[in-house]
Amino acid sequence: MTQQQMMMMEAVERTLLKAVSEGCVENSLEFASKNAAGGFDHKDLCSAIRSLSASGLVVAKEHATQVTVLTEEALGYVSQGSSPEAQVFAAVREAMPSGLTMSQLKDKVGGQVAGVGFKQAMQAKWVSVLKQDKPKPKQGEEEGGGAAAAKKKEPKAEPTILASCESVEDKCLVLLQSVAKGEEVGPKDAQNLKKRKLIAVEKTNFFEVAKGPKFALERKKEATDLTRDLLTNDKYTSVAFKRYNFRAMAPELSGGHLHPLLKVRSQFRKIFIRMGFEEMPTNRFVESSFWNFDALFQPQQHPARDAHDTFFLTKPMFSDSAKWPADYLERVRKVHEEGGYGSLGYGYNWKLEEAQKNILRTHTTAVSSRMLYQVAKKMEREGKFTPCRYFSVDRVFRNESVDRTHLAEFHQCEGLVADKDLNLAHLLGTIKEFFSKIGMRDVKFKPAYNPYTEPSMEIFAFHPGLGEWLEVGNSGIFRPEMLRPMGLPEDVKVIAWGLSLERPTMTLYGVDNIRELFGHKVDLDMIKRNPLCRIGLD
Ligand code: FB9
Repeated sequence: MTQQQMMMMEAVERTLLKAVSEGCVENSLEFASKNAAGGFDHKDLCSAIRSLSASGLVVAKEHATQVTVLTEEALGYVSQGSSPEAQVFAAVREAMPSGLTMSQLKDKVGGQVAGVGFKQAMQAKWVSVLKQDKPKPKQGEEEGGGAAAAKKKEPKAEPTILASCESVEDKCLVLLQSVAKGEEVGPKDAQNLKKRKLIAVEKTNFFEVAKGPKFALERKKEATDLTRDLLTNDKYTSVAFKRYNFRAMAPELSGGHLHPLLKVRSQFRKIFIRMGFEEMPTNRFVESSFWNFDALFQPQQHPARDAHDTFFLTKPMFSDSAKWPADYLERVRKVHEEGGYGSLGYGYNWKLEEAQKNILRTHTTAVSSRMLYQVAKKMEREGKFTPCRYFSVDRVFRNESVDRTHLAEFHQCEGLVADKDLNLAHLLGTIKEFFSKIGMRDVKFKPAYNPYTEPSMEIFAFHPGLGEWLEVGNSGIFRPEMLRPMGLPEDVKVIAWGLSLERPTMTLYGVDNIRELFGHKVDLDMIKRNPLCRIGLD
C-alpha cells in the first residue's frame, strides 16, 4: 500500500470511527455516498471496516442488498451533463428556424445519441418532424413515365426535425444524477430508465457498523518494532505492539524465470550427460561453408547451400582457409572430386572459394565435424583411438519462410557416438534410449537421406499424452567420405542423431505457434507461469 493510500485509509477510519462514536452506522453504502466528498468510495470503506473490526475497534455485520447503478451509457450522459434527448433538442434548437435533418443531427451529436435522443425528444414533444412535400414534377413531366423517372432520379428529401419549444428541463439527467448519488427514484421513472438500459440493479453487500470491544476514535498506533527508543526508559511497557499476522502474504518475490526452451534444454543436457555424453562447444554461430558443408561431404551445388536456405555473410564474406589444415583440406577436395575410401565422390570441380564462404551455421553438425576432426588429430597424437560420445544443443539458422512451426532460427540438439565397428543397431538402440528418457518409449524409423550419413533415418515416436506418432528427429551413420579424410580409421564408425528444442518444448508446454515461444511476441507471463519441465526425471 503506497504512502498516499495509507493516508487515505487513515482518513476513512477516522471518519467512520467518528460516525460510529455518534451511534451505529446502519448502512455503509449510504455512509459512503454521503461521504463521497471524503474522496473515498464504498470499496475503500469496506476494507477500512474489515481491518477495524479485525483489530476490535468496531463490530460489523454484513448484509446483502440490491443497489441501482448507472450503466456505462448513463455514466457517459452524466459526465457529458445532458441526456441524449437534451442533446438532440439543443442541436435542433440551435439550428432553428431551419431545424435539422436526421443525417445533419447525426453529424452533430453522433449516431447513437441521435437515434436514442430523437425518439425520446419526440415522445417528450420537444421536437417535431416536418415531412418535405414531394418535389413538383417539372414542365411536360406530368404523364406517369416522366414523374416516375423524376421520382427515381430525385433522392427522397429527408424530413426536417424542428424544435417544438424554447427550452426543456432534462429530467432524465436529473434522475441519473440522483441515482448516481444513491438517492431513490420513483418506481415509474426507475422502470423507464431500466427499459432505456440506463440503470441496472446490482446485488451488493453493505455493513452495519457499531462500536467494538476496543472502540476508540482512532486506531492506537501500534508499535511494529522494538526500537532503541522504546527500550529507553521502558517506554515499550506502555505501548501496544502490532500483532504478527502470520497469514500475511509476503510480497511476491519475482525472481528470474527460465524460458521453457531453456528448461527443456537443461533437461536434455541432463539426459545426454547421464548417458555419458560430453557437450561440444557451440559458441560459433558464424561458420565457414567448409566445416558446415564440405567437411560433411555435402556437394557445393547442393540446394541447401544456396541463399534460399542458408544465410551468407557479406562482412567477413570469406574465411581464411590458411587457418584450415591444408592436408585435410586437400583430402576433402579430393573426396568431393574423385571419391576414395570406397566412394566414387561427386566428380565435380570443387572450389576452395565456395568452401570459404562464411554463413550462419545451418546445423550443429558443423560443430560435430570440427569435433570429429579434433578426435582424429587426438588419435594421431596418442596413436590410438579413444571412443567418445558428444552432444550439442544450440541455435542454428535457416533462411526458411516463417510459419506456425518454423522460424529462421531454432535450437538443434545433436548426439554422436564414435567407436569401433558401431552399426545401425547401436544407432537404433541409442536413439530408443534417448527418447525413452523424454517419455517416448515407442520409437520407429523411416529411411531418409542426408548428404553426410548413410544409412539415414527419420525418427518417429509415439507421444502417450497426445496419443499420436510425432516426427521427432533425424539420424544416420556418418559417411566414410566425411570421416576418413579427417584421418579416422575405417573401423571407426560414428552414429548420430538430431532433433530440435522448439518442437518438444511446444509439445510439452502445449504451445501451438512457435512465435509464442520465441521472439518479440512472447508473452512474458507465459515465461513466469510455465510449469516445471517434467521430462527425464524418472
Ligand atoms: O524435433 C523434432 N521433432 C520433435 C522432437 C521431440 C518432440 O518431443 C516431444 C516431447 C514430446 C517433439 C517433436 N523434429 C526435428 C522433427 C520435426 O519437427 C521436423 O519437422 C523439424 N525438424 C527440424 C528441422 O526442420 C528443418 C526438427 C529439426 C531437426 C531436424 C533434423 C535434425 C535436427 C533438428 C538432425 C539431424 C542429424 C541427422 C543425422 C546426423 C546428425 C544430425
